[in-house]
Amino acid sequence: MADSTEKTPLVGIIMGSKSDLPTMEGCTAELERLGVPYELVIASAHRTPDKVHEWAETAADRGIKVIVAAAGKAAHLGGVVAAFTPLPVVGVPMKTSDLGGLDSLLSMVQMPSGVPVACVAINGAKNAAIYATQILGATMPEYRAVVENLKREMAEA
Ligand code: RP5
Repeated sequence: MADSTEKTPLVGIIMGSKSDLPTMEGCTAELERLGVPYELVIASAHRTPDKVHEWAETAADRGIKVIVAAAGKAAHLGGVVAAFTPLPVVGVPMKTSDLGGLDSLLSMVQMPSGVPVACVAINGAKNAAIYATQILGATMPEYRAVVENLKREMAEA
């Protein structure tokens, strides 16, 4: 699979806190394994809203094709990012100490009509990476081949 570090990022990963990073390393590890170039930023919809705004609004012009947004609790980060970009946004609801991540899941998945955020399982960082690769594969044959290969690997295993 291709080297993911030397190319223009195609997947933009944003997370609300550095406390999300250990979980989201499941996403970066899978993207690296699949050879998908990515960029990563920590920015919060409520603590650093200007940073989120600037990052989301310029993502498409930087060459990003799909965004993965991870957040916990009142997890509005994916929705805020989706408000500022035409790119597809995949949300990863973080498991939380008080409500187990159901809070994050419902905050992400219940977007009002017109501003969708796709959503993987609670702490579904690896699946977010695969889903982002599948979105790339819809228009980029090299990434479709990566997903086809992944499915073959799983069937053989
Ligand atoms: C959210 O609040 C973050 O995405 C994180 O999941 C949660 C807790 O953040 P910290 O208080 O650990 O920074 O904004």
